[in-house]
Amino acid sequence: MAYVANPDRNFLFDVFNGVDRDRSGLINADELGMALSNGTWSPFNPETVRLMIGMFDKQNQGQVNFDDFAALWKYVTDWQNCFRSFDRDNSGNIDKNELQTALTTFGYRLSESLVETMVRKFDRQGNGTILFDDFIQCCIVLHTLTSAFRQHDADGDGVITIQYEQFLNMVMNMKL
Ligand SMILES: [Ca+2]
Ligand SMILES: [Ca+2]
Repeated sequence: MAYVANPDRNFLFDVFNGVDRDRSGLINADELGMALSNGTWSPFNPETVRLMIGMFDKQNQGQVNFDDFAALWKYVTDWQNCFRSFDRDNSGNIDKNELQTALTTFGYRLSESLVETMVRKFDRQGNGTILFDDFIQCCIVLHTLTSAFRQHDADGDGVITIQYEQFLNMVMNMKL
């Protein structure tokens, strides 16, 4: 059996231990939230933290172990690079034009007015722009809603017909 050494593992282990404030060997939402930065002094969006823990928490205990954390860390780093590349004016936030470009690049075809609605929904600062943590939340929510829609859109024409209870089932089963 080949052992593939990951040169970043020691570094990540140090990061993990720093984030794991109570030394429980697991990182909970509070610990993760304190460790992450959205580029301002305001606390990291707790909804984004909760969504990410939910995605990487393999044991379903509301916390992540070291291996989960390594995957989560890569996820956050990838989003950081993505955020920076779409923040064209280097303002540290994403405005509606930058969001439209980002979502188009991800393969979504959304009207300008819907993108404006999304900026209003995920703009926690109330200044018409989206910070890094809100950008992740926005993209996860859009992805989850789109996947749920597509499950019903068998012919892919962008139109679905669903019954009331099917709709409720769809919404209630969403991991949001
Ligand atoms: Ca802990
Ligand atoms: Ca910007």
